[in-house]
Amino acid sequence: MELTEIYNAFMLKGECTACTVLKNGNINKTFKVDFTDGEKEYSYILQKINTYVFKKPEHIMANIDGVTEHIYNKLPDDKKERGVLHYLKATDGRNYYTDKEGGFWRGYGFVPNSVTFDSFADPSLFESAGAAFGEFQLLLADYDASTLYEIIPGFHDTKKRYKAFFEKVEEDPAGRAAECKEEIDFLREVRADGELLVDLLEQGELPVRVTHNDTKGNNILFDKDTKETLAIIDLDTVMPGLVAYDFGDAIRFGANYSDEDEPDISKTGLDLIRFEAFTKGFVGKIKNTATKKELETLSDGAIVMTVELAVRFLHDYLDGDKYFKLNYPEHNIVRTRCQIALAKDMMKKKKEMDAIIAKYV
Ligand code: GN1
Ligand code: MG
Repeated sequence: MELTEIYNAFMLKGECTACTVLKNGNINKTFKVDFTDGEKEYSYILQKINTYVFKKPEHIMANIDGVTEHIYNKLPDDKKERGVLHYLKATDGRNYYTDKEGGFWRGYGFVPNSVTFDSFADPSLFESAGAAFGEFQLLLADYDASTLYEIIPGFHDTKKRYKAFFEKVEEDPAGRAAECKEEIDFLREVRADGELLVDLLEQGELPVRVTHNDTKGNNILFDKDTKETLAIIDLDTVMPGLVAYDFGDAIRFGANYSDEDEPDISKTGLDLIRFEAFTKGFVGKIKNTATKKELETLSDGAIVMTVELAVRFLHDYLDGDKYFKLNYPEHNIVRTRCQIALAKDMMKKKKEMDAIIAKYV
């Protein structure tokens, strides 16, 4: 792909001095490009949206426009530049560009001196992450959810996901179901746990809020030097959802001893020290606005999100790997096994999780 067309479309100034592929997303293709006009340096992030996953990318960009403006308006003046992403406008004034081959592109200014983390060995860093995601919910608490497109319908609807999963098991298009019997059996056994939050939602026990829905720790920008949190990124899935989804997914990703795709599952498990750190930050922000039931179901969120990801990774494996980017052929089954190992450990530690949450409520 020739990026010059994209540079021109977004009117990037000067001359490109470097282009790096960023590898920490499983869906879109992301590039960091550095430019200079001889005196000043500028860096931008350019992303090619995966339109197999995002069928209507212009809807994402409409959501992002609304959400980033809402946040921008609330930030104090000294935080406006680095506290939210500033999307680039293309020559036609839109915040995206469709290339000659039909590829869908967007870009934003790289936030100066910012960094993301893929793991959180330092609990105080993870506590800040919790506060940042909690704060994000508060910033969007008064956002009119009816104006948001539901980008991926039923994104965390685990009942729908389970149903589609078992249909895929029956269909078995890649002929892989037999080799995954153990994993399929486990996911069948814990189905009620995986569907718990959707049940409560249907029973009217939990309120719908505007949530991020993809709260991996690497979706937070930190200042490279001070390590203070700057902005929440990857707003593709900002949609109506449950508080427990955001809490749970962040725990799933950041409080695991291992990476989410660790092949050696003896390394995988829930680190209660990191769990506590995140809980302190997150609950500290939301405890006055959250309902009792929301707070009581945060730990369920961790289990639900982990089971959901196991279901999604295995679904994709059975489907012949169409959805998630792979680094090697067995990647999706390795991810599945790791999420199952984590879910099992979380189930064992459920009481401890609840006791920790109770401390900060
Ligand atoms: C995908 O691309 P990334 O890393 O932001 C996925 C999330 C999963 C995650 C698992 C739109 O997110 O739902 O939790 O991979 N995003 C989408 O790593 O499906
Ligand atoms: Mg994402």
